Amino acid sequence: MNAILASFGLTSSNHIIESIGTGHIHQTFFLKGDKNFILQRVNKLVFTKPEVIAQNLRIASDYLKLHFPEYRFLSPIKTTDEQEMVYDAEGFPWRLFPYMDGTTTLNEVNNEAQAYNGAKGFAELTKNLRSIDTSLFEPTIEKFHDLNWRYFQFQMALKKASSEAKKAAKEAIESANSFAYLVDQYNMLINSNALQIRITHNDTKINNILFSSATQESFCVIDLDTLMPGYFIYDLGDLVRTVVSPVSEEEKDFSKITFRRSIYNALIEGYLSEMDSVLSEKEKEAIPFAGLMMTYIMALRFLADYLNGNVYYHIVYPEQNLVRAENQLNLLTILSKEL
Ligand code: GN1
Ligand code: MG
Repeated sequence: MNAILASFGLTSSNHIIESIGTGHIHQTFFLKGDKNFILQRVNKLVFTKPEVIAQNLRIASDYLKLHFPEYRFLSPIKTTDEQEMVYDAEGFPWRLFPYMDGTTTLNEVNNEAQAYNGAKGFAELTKNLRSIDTSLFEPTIEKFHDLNWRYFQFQMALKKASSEAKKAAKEAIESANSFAYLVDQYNMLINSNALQIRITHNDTKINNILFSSATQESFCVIDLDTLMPGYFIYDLGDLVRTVVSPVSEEEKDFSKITFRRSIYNALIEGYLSEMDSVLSEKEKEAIPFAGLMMTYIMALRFLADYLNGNVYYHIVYPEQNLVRAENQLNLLTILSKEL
């Protein structure tokens, strides 16, 4: 840690280092001192090409600085030798971010204003990047939100899973299979060319945006590792998945999962407050599908990881990925009736 901090011109004696446990992929630390920072060890097993993250961010940042100089875009702080990341002895890249004082994050949404402001914040990013050449960006993870691919991976996980894991996940597997029609709907939608390729955030869960403590409005989006070409339904859908229910994907008491219509409406309104003039009529027709598709993809990914022996997402108890999958399947069942 000392060597990593030194690369950024910092010393550990000047900071209290606290681990932040909410992310499922990287290791994240809060550095508390005269000036606060966020330090992160990038998961190189998930992001096998970390330099692509840095490259995408540089392209976006340069474009935004030129065309939207007022827009707040969180770029990493460079090392003392002008590098975006520094590699540790095991080959893991580390990067440093400024800590934004006067901001807060939410794990669960409590009111319409939060839903509206959160969706508006993510929409603003895609809106500002609407005219950028998307071919300049490379995927940081291939086929990340390709529902076909994720369904295929789930099938593969099922084939290889232990009979014990399959038994524990029996109901979840049945439920996941019952929603396979969404894969066909996804294929039809993509093949119809109704959706334009845009630069999307691809991890728009509600705790990936900072809200201003003073105004409650969105301050800036964070966790930009998956900023890459995608469809707007990926971002809108991940918002629906994490905003409409009063409880998060970690909730074990599934009776607490509900669909809050007024929150959903506020979310769509907030998203369209930026994206209304950007989206085509055909794209707007796909709005209800967004929440279904993204909730399903998360259920499949969590379930596949459980069946694979929990090799991808960070867990703190053995059944956690199964709980997450069941949670998302419960939400999906509700969404499929409401949307
Ligand atoms: C992961 O690392 P984190 O928590 O921001 C995952 C997202 C999932 C999310 C589910 C690279 O995001 O795709 O939506 O967990 N990121 C990656 O909570 O797989
Ligand atoms: Mg992330």
